[in-house]
Amino acid sequence: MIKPLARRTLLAAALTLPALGALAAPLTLGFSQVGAESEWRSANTASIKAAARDAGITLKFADAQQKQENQVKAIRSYIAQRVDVIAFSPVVESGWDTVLKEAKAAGIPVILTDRAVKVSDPSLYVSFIGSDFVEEGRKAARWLLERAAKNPNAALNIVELQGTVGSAPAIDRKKGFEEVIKANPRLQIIRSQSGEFTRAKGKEVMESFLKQRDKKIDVLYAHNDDMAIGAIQAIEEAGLKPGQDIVIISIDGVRGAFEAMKAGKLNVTVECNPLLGPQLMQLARDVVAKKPVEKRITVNEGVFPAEVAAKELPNRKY
Ligand code: GYE
Repeated sequence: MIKPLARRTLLAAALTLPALGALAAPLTLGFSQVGAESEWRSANTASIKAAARDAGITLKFADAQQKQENQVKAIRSYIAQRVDVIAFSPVVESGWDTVLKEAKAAGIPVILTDRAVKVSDPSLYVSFIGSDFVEEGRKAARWLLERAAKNPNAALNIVELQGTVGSAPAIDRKKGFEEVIKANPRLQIIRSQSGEFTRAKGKEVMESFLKQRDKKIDVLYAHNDDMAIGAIQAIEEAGLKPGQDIVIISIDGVRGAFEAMKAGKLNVTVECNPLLGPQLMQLARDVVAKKPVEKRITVNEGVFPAEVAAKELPNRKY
């Protein structure tokens, strides 16, 4: 015979179970990724997929191949499928008002990850989680200023490989870098062009920089490691020593950069953490549960010069 207390417990369990079942209905997240342009991006995608799996979140994932029109299509299809929440990493900053208004009208919250947008109405997204790209540009320049201070009379000609035209990291990394190098008028950016965040384009643009022989190139500032790695190849093919004849600074801190630093071909990388998956899943849950969330969530990151590369490489997670 069941004791009254136990019977009450059983009854309570029977009553709460269906309710719990309803609460635990898996949440569906529609995610539109920029593409697969870099090591950073592959690590970011892997982090998002693994975190969704771990959190029991149903992930609908689309790769936009660096094209805004593909992202707009993906977001529209997530709206049509009535997902619980949409997240995306916007390839460029502008041109999102219309589709974000459609999401808002459908009552589907939108989270930005990694890159920012410029919109007329900030309520078109609930939160933005990602790095401070202006600060990354400043960190890159501060490293160069310090190095330049050791040889105060030398003028340094800098070439810049920018990221995707119109993207938040390209705009902000340029801005932060320029802001800081102004302090030393002997540091001048003599050429600046987009290498689209890819190795192939980074190599191609660096080749064209090297062919213009009017000015000696002392420093390369690349907005990401992949473009720096492509450029290293171009520099070697031109018979020069990357890391020595040309000082190379880049951003992301991916494994490939640490390997290049160990080999003495890259001088420094500024960290940009792509492992945003776990935080994104928590945010998605909070947003769907209508909990208050921060409008801007940033990530803490370091600077790694070549001298620490060998020691740090085994600790790197991407
Ligand atoms: O630095 C680059 C990638 O948006 C922070 O995009 C990201 C950038 C990253 O392609 O490698």
